[in-house]
Amino acid sequence: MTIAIVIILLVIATLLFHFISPWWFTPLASNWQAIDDTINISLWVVGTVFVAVSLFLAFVVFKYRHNKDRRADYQPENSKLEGWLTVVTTIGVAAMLAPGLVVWGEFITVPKNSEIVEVVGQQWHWSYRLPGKDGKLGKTSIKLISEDNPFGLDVNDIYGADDLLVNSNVLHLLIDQPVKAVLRSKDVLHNFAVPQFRVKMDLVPGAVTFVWFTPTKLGRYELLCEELCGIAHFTMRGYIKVDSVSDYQTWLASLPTFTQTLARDTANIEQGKQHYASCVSCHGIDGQGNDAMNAPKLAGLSRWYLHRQLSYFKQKIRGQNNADLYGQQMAAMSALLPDDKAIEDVSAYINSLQSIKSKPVTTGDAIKGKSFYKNCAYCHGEHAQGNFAMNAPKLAGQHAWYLKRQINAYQQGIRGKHPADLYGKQMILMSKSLHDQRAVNDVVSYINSLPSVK
Ligand code: HEC
Ligand code: HEC
Ligand SMILES: [Cu+2]
Repeated sequence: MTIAIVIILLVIATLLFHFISPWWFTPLASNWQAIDDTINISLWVVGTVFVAVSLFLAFVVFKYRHNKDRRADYQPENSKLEGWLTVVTTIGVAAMLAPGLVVWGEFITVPKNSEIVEVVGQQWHWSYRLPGKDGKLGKTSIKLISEDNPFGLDVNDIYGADDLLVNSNVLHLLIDQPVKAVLRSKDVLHNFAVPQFRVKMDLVPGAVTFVWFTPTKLGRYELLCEELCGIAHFTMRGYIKVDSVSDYQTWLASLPTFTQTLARDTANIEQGKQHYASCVSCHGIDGQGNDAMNAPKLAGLSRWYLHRQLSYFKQKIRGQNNADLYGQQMAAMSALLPDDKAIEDVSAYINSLQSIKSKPVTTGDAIKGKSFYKNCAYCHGEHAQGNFAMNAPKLAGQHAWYLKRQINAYQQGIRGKHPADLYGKQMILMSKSLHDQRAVNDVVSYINSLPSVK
């Protein structure tokens, strides 16, 4: 009796939860009403069956409850019952699957008048590319990715020259214009999903996948990476702004072509040198670093890495932890660089300095360190030369005491914890593969023994 009542209450609670709860789809902002319809049909089919079966169960539990004077009867076959159960189940399953097939047919049929936009995923951000005037995207290869060519475009492919590059996580789309988003990953699996557009698709390294939709409402929508495999995909956010014609044209006009990005180096090394004057007291005239001032070597570091660290210091992303004494010092110094242009200039100047090899240390076992370093080489490169595509800086040539301090800072979460620190979290995880201080010393000795090639 009690169980029958519990089952009935469960059915009532489930229905109430479904109809009263505020959690439902975000308002639709694309042409994909069909996806909502399919989900609704599935819910109705499954919901009806759930209610019917549960109530039947409650009825049976009640009707055939224990009674001293009754005995259970065993009936192995009932072809009549099985017959109509099969028919009803078949209709139910078909009702759930058939609409899905129809929608899938639409899903893979891209309208002829679609515009193409490429969406590039990478741990952990998005960038985009439009085909330019010729309407064709140029060829790309992961192997061609470099600091100057982050999309890995083939310079010999004529279709690539006028491609428009969006080096930001915000993509603009024109309202009521169907788009075919071709999806490419630079590293691991990712997933392109805008809840308001309903459609989503995986990005698979080595393949180009696609998804199409027509945005139907002006606004700014969050682009999520809904990939589960791997780490921290939830931090990978972008935005899609659906524009009116004039806003969209303004945005298009602001985009550089691939050729322009290759030619464009606006850094002013002379200005950078002047900015660097205030850094000399700690980092040294040649950017060689100074252990008495706890200041690392800067010469030899790439521009993109210098740029990112200086921006992090300035935006209070690095050097804010109370235990980060040295980072705090540097964060204060970053105020000497008034704006992004100054950061760009000083980074270019520092990068032009000749890297002088720092003193080797012998505190650890470089041979053991070499085996620890295997994990690190995946990102930092076999010769610790750094790798732009992995966002990993050069380590070779850096002072051992500084490397140790950074590894420890990551291990203790003093560096890399800030939510806006895109790459610090990886290093926190990686630094924990070194289980004790001995291992840290060993790997640093190994890095320290490597020649510092520029
Ligand atoms: C008061 C001394 C001092 C001055 C002046 C100073 N720095 Fe620093 N800088 C440091 C210290 C200390 C660190 C190490 C922070 C840490 O351990 O996290 C550092 C770190 C850095 C880093 C990070 C390097 C890496 O490998 O991650 C960069 C880049 C940098 N400084 C650039 C500059 C520039 C450019 C200037 C001049 C505008 C400057 N610093 C002025 C003390 C200073
Ligand atoms: C998954 C890629 C990855 C792996 C593997 C990795 N790192 Fe890193 N490492 C990074 C990135 C990215 C940064 C830069 C973080 C930033 O920009 O703030 C970094 C930064 C560092 C720094 C700070 C350098 C500086 O100039 O401040 C050190 C030291 C370091 N890594 C050492 C190691 C060691 C040792 C290992 C192996 C145990 C390792 N890393 C493995 C990606 C990686
Ligand atoms: Cu992702």
